[in-house]
Amino acid sequence: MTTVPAPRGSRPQQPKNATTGASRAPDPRFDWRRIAYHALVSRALDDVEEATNRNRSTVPRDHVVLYQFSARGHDVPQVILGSLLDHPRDAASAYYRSRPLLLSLGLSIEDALASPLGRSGGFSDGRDIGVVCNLPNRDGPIVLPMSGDVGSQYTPCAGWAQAIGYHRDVLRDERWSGAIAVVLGGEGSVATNGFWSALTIATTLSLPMLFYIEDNGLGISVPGEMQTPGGDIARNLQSFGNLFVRDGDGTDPGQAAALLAECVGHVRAGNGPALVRLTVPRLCSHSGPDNQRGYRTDAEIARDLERDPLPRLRAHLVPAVLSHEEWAALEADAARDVDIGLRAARARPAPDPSIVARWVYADDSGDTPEALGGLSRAERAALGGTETAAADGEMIRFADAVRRTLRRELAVNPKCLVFGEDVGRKGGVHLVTEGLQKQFGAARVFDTSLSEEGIIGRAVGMAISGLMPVAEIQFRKYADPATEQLNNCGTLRWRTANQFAAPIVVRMPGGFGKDVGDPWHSLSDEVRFAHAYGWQVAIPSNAADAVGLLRAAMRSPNPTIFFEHRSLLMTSDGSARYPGDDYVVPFGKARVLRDGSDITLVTWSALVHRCLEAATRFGDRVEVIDLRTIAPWDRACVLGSVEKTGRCLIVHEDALTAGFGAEVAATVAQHAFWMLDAPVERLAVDDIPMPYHPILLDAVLPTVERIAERIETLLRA
Ligand SMILES: Cc1ncc(C[n+]2csc(CCOP(=O)(O)OP(=O)(O)O)c2C)c(N)n1
Repeated sequence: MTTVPAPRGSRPQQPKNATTGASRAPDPRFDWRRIAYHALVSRALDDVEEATNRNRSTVPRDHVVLYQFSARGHDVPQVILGSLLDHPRDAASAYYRSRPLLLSLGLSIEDALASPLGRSGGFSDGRDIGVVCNLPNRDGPIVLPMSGDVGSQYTPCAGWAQAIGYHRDVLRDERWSGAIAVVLGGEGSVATNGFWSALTIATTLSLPMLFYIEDNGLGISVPGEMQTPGGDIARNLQSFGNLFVRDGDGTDPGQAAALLAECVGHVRAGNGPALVRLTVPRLCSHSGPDNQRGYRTDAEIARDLERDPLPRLRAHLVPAVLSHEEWAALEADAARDVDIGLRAARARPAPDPSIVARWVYADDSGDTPEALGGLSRAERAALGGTETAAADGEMIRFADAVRRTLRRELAVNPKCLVFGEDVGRKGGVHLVTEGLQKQFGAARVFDTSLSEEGIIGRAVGMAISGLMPVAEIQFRKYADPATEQLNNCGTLRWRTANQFAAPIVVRMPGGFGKDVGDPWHSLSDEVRFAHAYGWQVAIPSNAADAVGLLRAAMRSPNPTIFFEHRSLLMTSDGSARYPGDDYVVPFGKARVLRDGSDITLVTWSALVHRCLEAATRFGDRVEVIDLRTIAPWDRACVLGSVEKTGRCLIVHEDALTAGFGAEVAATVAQHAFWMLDAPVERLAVDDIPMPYHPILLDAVLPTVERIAERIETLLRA
């Protein structure tokens, strides 16, 4: 093994367990010609982009990559890794310097350039920056849709890794045997929650997952010592349970190939997860706009240039595998192909602005190809469903309704999984999933580690693999750590221009308890999910709607937040007649619970029952509408009612300021202005967190008394 100078911010390049050296002959199991070609193509792509960017003033603006990241220096070991991903069900979860890997998995040069140039097609049809990549290879290894947040790539990859076992062992699909999931990340990314969450999932469940850490010693400018003590994550993880760890020099092709083959072999053989850290130089600035000046000296930059892995690859292969002429011919091929690809990419049209709003939600009309992820249209159609509630169903409680629906869907849909903290053995802290693990087994109904990011990220990876995950977040407030994964899940279809989708269902109890509240277990804040792109939000007020909406969610091509109000779970308020095993309630259809002539009350969830009680004091003057879903929401129903009554009061539990009531009020004010006899009003919690003591709780919540008072005032207006 050669000794190479260490860049600032990284440890010496003599890893303890690097077992091979540059002097070893090229391993004949590798297709070195292909590896060299992809490395050369990658380098030529970086050359083109960087040169164009340097000459911004002289090249046409639409030839410039507006946000450029280079893989220069990371390229050689990445294409070696890519050459080991040869199973049709392998998946890679990529990073913004992962283009070399994508090339080795089949990304065309034209797409590789069209995406950063913002042209139509490619990763996102011009919607996302060109390094935020994906590859929906239907017959080969796929690249999971990347997100821009560092660390967010890890837990969806763990989801894919867990799904491999599910497809193989539960669904008995042998095509998944021997598949693995590989995640790529820099040494900066090992400090993120996502890294640790995925590491916990992969090691506790012994998943077929490889963590590939490309350590270039720098985040943007922050040295690796700030990300993990001593700057070497592999050394620090040596004693981590159930993790095979390797550490080496990524600029040495012989060593990189040996270590990567060893790790991939370990994971593919079913021996559990592995982590390999390879040191690489960053032969470029962090990104186009970064000039490195504040944090890197010329000497350091020059030292890194000496560690360029491309000349080392050449030295490794010529003359052992390729003659000088053959290497030169490969260089010429790469240059020619990149030139052809560049012309083709530049000739592509700009993205079409008339369709920029498409695919925030699924276009289920059948006109568009199906995205990769979730149940197919045919599978969803086969599950069927009816909007007619069964007559004479017995009274059931809200919690029983959810359990019964999950049970039924688990029975009829083998791709359905239910999981979350304490969901398996205990049956959930609210006992909503009680008995399901016993009935369906721990592969389908299971406990997770205590990481909400892990729960949602894993669900996303599973959904992309074609499963129907139903994840539970123990309480609404504890969705906070999963915010990044939730937001990225919601935008996934749009930002991949309908190439990928992750229709998951996220159940979360929240809101005030029967006689008790607090800032942690009683948050509702449902408006956040209405504001998040791409999500459907169901917030039912009773057991029958819970059955219908949960089933609709589990057969939907879009992700859904399913809100279970704590005060409804076990009470008579939340109880209703069981509407049947196939009952579905379509999203965006409100229910008029009570007709009235002089005022419309718009409400949802637990406050529906308080509104109904208050309404009875005014004879037949108050119309009560239960929205049932707030994304989408039934504008037509509300506007039609207000046109009739001339007054509107919106009542909700979430904070007043920018609560969902503000959206309803603005819509009514705009579209029913000329019909109004009084100002549109809202009654909600006055921007105060939920308090604990019942007296305080009563002081903040809209009570029946307060609702009635407000109705009274409005009726007098
Ligand atoms: C959650 C999040 N925080 C911050 C950033 C901004 N950011 C982008 S890349 C980066 C450094 C990542 O370093 P590393 O993982 O070592 O990768 P490298 O760029 O060195 O390849 C930062 C801070 C981000 N994209 N996402």
